[in-house]
Amino acid sequence: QHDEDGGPDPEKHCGHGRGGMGEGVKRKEDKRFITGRGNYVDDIKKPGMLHCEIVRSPHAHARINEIDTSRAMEVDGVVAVLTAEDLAAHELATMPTLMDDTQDVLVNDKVKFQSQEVAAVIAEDRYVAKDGAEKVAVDYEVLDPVVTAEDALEADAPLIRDELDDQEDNHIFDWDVGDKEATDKVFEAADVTVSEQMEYQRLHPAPIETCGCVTDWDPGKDKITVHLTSQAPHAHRTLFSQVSGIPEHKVRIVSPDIGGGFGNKVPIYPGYVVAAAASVVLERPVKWMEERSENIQTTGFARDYDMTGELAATEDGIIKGVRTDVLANHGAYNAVAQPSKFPAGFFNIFTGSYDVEAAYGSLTAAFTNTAPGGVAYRCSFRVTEAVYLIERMVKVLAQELDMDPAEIRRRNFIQPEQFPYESATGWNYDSGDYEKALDKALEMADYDHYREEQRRRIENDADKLIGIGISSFTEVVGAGPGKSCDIAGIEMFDSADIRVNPTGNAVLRVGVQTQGQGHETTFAQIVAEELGMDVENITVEHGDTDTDPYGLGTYGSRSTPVAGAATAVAARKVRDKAKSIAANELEAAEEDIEWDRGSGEFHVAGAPDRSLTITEIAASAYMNHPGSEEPGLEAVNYYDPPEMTYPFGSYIVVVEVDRETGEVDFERFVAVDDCGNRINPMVIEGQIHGGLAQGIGTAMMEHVTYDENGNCTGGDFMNYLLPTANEIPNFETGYTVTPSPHHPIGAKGVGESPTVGSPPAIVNAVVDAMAHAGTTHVEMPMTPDRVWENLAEAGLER
Ligand code: MCN
Ligand code: CUN
Repeated sequence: QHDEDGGPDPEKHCGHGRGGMGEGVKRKEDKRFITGRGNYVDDIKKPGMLHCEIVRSPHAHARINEIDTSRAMEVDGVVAVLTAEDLAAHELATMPTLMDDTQDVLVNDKVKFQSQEVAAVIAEDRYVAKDGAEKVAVDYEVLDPVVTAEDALEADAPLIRDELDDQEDNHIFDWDVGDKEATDKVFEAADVTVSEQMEYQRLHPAPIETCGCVTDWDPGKDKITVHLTSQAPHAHRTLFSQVSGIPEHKVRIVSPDIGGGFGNKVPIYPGYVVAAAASVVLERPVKWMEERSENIQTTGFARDYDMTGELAATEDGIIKGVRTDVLANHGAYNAVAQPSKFPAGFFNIFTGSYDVEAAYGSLTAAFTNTAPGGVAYRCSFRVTEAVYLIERMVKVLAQELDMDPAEIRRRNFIQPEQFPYESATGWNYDSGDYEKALDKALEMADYDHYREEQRRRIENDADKLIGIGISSFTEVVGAGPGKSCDIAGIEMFDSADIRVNPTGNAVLRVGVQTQGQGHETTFAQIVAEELGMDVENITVEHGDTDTDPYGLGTYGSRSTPVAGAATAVAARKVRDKAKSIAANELEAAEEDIEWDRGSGEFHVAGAPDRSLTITEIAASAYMNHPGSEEPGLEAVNYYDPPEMTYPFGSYIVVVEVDRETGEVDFERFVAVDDCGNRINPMVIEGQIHGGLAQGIGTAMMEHVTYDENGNCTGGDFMNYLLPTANEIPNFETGYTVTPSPHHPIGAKGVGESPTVGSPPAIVNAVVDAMAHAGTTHVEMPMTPDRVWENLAEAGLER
């Protein structure tokens, strides 16, 4: 799949001034965003459009005896009130989750988490719908809830899923990976073993734009158009069709501008199904748009893993084995959004960047009376949890052995010549140079200086302690291959369709969908690079299933690894056709036509003055096409990647911990990333900044909390704290380039790396500040009171 000239090399070619690979082209989409011309789902208004408001349960676990909708129907402007019974008449009372569980669209019998959907009011405007919703009377019989996975697995725990015949308790599944026996042996024989328990708390992606849709059934065409906050429009079309029974060619999903997804917009939610059903029944467009608290309390959460980590090592810090055991809270339904064949996502990449002999992991998942979800939030399918586990454990081991955490990493890294590398849990890493990235980060951070300063502060019994944290993470992104990765049975390939117009500009359509990542710019850059066109002359379209080629969508940082590859391959097909047209025009044999990446021109070998530009060739393709060719200049590619890509990086965080208040200040925040060949350094920088901010949110403040009654006490922005510009330090970014050997342009994904890589670096830094007093772990989120408690436990408080 490699190009004859080895593909683009941003270091060498640097975009050729046409906006190709490696140029920091300004984002084309920003013109409309910064001038208020974006078009989000909630901006869509259709004639005769109705509004949907959902009635939600105040209880976490309750049987519904009766729903009285009569008073709601009396409200002026209320058009319909829907309950499970009404949906059942259309066989829409339940819907499948992405993990093959069955979720109530509206509660049929028993509420299983607080704020679950109980009824829907459809009205002429949103305020009337809200008034109507307040008048729906529901008679609940409150039941005992279970909130934590640990409690849910107790023998006497109330049974949550009593509607399922084969479900006798709250246990969902057990899963394990690796060689248990070999790992146990390594542990028995080891000089040193360490273990630590750590929680990756429940988080929410909390995109600025909440989830919603505008559904529009056209009885004249028997066709439904759904404007949807969707990260995966085609997959959603297939699922919509399967759930509703409307044939797929009569379903059009349009994902317009999306105000952030971060994984939250991968699943299908009951509100979508209700709005679609209402539109079909009432034959009018229906809008449903969540409020903030509905979004946080009911849509796909992330993490909620209780993990035990263990390492076995030699006295000089060579890691021999990794062991982990996890208790996973999946909420009331198994609605995890990840490839079907991976019950714990890609958590089993928990050996990280290290060459270890043996590894074993086990996991138990449980139902609880909390919102369903799992995986969403900039995580590459639970690599966040895996990276947190291994990077925290390496720090624990370094402390045990009194070794420098940079040195211990260096001793264990998979070496550049070991790639492609097969890990103890079966992953096939494509390429990496971990030490190079770490060295660069250490140098940028002035590591030795801060170690010295740390010592000095301890000696002087200073009020503020210094802590230095490192994380040398490996990510895995770019699912497929289709044979091992699918979403609800659909293989995870992706696609690109390039059409060059007679006047030499082009439209690229892709199967992935931007939510802010800048695809309208970066995907045009790939075409610019591969066809010698100017980036300004390429329009990128996506998000409309009626016109775009089928794709699996944007999540798991897969757009560049998969659709980016499809784009490059499609562009090269166009180039091949362009060559044959050029041969005809220039009256030369096709083998004698060369394409020059630098000038972007096609010329006869040995005669550079006999050349044509892509614009000239496009004109020929339509106006003067050779008899031997089909007219036109276009190509399609459906790309099934041979492997995933493995971006990596080293982050170094220096913190100052206030012994009096427990407050943590970031002194330095250095992030060195390697995502292979870089398409747009400015976009990458933006991705890194945003993801590091979310990593800080994770480590310092974000947490979806519940009380013992299952009340969500972290379900709004007063209680679910997001970092703002005030909490974000100055990030210092750097990079190395280790191309992916199997990707057509050598690129790896990058969108999730900073959120995956940074939380352990931050926690390691805070722990490091107290390590001299024996602290080995501080739980996230590291709020000042929690840090102060840890200081007090270590006798360091002031
Ligand atoms: N890029 C590049 N060179 C590379 C790799 C990537 O220039 N070698 C560019 C890409 O062209 C793209 C951007 O960086 O414009 C991110 O690319 P990629 O890593 O392929 O990730 P995706 O486009 O598939 O985005 C998904 C990823 C995920 S899974 C989450 S979650 C997340 C993230 O992106 N959600 C985001 N970043 C986000 N950024 C914004 N603004 N909004 C979200 O919802
Ligand atoms: Cu895991 S969140 Mo992103 O894959 O959409």
